[in-house]
Amino acid sequence: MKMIKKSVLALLMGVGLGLGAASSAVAQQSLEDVMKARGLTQKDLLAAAKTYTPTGGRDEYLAFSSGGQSGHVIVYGVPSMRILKYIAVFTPEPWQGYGFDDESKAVLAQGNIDGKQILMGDTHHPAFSETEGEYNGKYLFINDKANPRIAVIDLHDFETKQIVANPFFKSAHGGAFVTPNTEYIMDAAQYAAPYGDGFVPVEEFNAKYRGGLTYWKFDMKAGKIKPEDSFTFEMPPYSQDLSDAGKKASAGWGFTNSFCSERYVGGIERGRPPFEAGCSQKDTDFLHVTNWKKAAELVAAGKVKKVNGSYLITMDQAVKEGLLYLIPEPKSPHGVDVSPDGTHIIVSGKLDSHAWVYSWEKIQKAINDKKFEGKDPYGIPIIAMKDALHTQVQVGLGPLHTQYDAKECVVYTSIYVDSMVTKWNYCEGKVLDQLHIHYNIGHLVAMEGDSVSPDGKYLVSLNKLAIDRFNPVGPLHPQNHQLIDISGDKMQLLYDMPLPLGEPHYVVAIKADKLKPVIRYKSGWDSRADKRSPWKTRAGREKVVREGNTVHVYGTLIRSHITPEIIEVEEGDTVSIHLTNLERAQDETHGFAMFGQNVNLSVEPGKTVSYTFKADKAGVYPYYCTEFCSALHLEMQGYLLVKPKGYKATDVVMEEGQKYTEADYKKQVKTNIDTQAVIDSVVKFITSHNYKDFPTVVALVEDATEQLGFAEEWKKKAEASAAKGDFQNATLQAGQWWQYQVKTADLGLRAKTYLEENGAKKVSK
Ligand code: K7E
Ligand code: CUA
Repeated sequence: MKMIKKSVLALLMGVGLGLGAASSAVAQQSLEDVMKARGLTQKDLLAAAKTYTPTGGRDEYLAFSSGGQSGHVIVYGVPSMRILKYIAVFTPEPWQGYGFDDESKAVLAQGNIDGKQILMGDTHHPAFSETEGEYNGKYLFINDKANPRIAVIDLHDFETKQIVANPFFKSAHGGAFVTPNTEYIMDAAQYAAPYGDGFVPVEEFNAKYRGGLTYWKFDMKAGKIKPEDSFTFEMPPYSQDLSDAGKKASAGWGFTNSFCSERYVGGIERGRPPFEAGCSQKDTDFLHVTNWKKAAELVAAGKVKKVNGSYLITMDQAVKEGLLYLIPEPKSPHGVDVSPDGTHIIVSGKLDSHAWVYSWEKIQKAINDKKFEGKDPYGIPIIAMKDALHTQVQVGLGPLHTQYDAKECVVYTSIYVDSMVTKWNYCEGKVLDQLHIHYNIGHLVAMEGDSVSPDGKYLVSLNKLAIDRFNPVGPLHPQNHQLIDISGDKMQLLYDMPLPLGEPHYVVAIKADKLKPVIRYKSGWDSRADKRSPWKTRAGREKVVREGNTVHVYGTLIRSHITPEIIEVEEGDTVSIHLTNLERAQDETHGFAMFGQNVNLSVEPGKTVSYTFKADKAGVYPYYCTEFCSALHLEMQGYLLVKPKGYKATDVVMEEGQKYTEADYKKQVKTNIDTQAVIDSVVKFITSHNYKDFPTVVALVEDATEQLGFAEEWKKKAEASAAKGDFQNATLQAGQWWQYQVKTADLGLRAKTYLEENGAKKVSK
């Protein structure tokens, strides 16, 4: 304790020293010296200058990447490629307390499959909510391919709020893709399976296994998917793959491609050739075209039946009502992308070197004229390729996904086998540029690339392999996201970023200034349900309430203590700890971990979270704050005492570890007076500058003023104890008074430094 006091004071007094020496050593090096020492070319320097973001700098775009098998979403800045956050979605993540506190456990439980808890997710395609085809910065959706689910992430706090499980499918890859006003979120099945739980032999594949496409209804106001208003198209067992919603010219329609329209079922162990052989025999597969607008009208008119509580449009009904059409598309396609104006649709086949450009005008004409070349085995009309195609362009071996540029008709297609990006013009059907990148690109993303007005500027290629790119870290490699400058005629590779968390499939990038996340919650907020928590606790109202065998602890967190610091329960009790973070200050998150109870909570300013568990074994369980929140963070601790059944308290008196005298009290008071002098000098500096012009400083000053108020309260308590001659308590209370002074000084110094670094001006009083 003494040591800490001394060093903090030294820190308070000595600020501003010792920076000069380090910076002069760097200044002696010239740019040429560094280039030579590190073997950098002019081109490298140019690339560096385009991505380097000086300290305190911000990015123009934020990219939201799928986290693949981690079940998370990864957020990073473009062009700096600095990772800012992992958002826990389908998988527990202790830093965020996700899957540990009761509130987030309830969100995860929404994703249970047949009552079974699923603690993994294979996230593929994130999508932003849109208004008239523009990203509106409100919500992000992402699918889970392994267990067909969609999650809703609220971008006002970057937290997962809802998970819905598909009522029919047993996998889903073709989500999440939104309609232009986020009326619906598209989610297509991948591996055909019987609807429902029962066993169906694979011999009945054609008759009983089904693919499908769900249109999840989204309520933008409530920020929730409404499963009861959502509907699903029953589809043939064709392994539906990716989807994209029509926009502008094609608004009201959806496009979903497929592979394995051969309906081949493998079975190596039965002597059959594997899936990969039988699923790539035909020269073409099918693009599925769905009319969701008309389908929604039928649903609203009560003309669609519910199966297991969910609207299901059967293939018969879809054909009869003209809701579903097929168009041949290149072999084993992987990716369908609608142009910003909705007039063209680009599909690439992995086993074809061409990208196929369809014309919406032609498709529409064929549908209106009822001009079909035939029907598939399920009676779905097929539009002839020649009646739908605008052009085919040779783009390279293994084309996958396409992104649209801000420049008209210009697109970028990922070429898997050739490991390159092809820039081409889909209106004129000619290749413009090709850039070899690192191995095996999957998706690629341009800035605001899925909106009706893409920004272009940068492209990120999501590469599947990272061999020889980074320092080796064992057999499991990271993924490699490569940043490409697409502002000029020629693409320029700028940067490699390893991404070590699952295999990200797709990324969406939004202009950073469209996002306005909050910095604190309203006090006592249940962030997952987005309402005031019934367990909200105010300062001074902390309490422990027993209800039968359940003990509710209404606790609070503030720098640097957890209230209560001692919790006593009996063996066999159910303990429910509810913690409210009383802080209003930015970034003052407190954590909560406890020995042997499998818990970490993250309690951001204003938040209330709960943790319920059974105290099944008598013992002593220390708990503490897991965020280094202040100088006395290590002291932010407490004990859960689980007493054996029938334990009788004896008259043991608390034995003080240290006894204090009047001299100790006076010494502490002297320290406090010295500290106050430091605070006063900092206050003088701040108030003699135009600090009110700096919102960051204003917030720090508010926080500091509050801390100083607490110091005053403890000063009074200490003085009262001293007046009574109780120097034991007086010294301890004076110590607490000093703690609040240190917090005040810490904040004051941060404010002072900020003013110095940001050119604050002196004001005359
Ligand atoms: Cu190509 Cu799931 Cu969109 Cu992987 S997906 S790459
Ligand atoms: Cu709160 Cu550490």
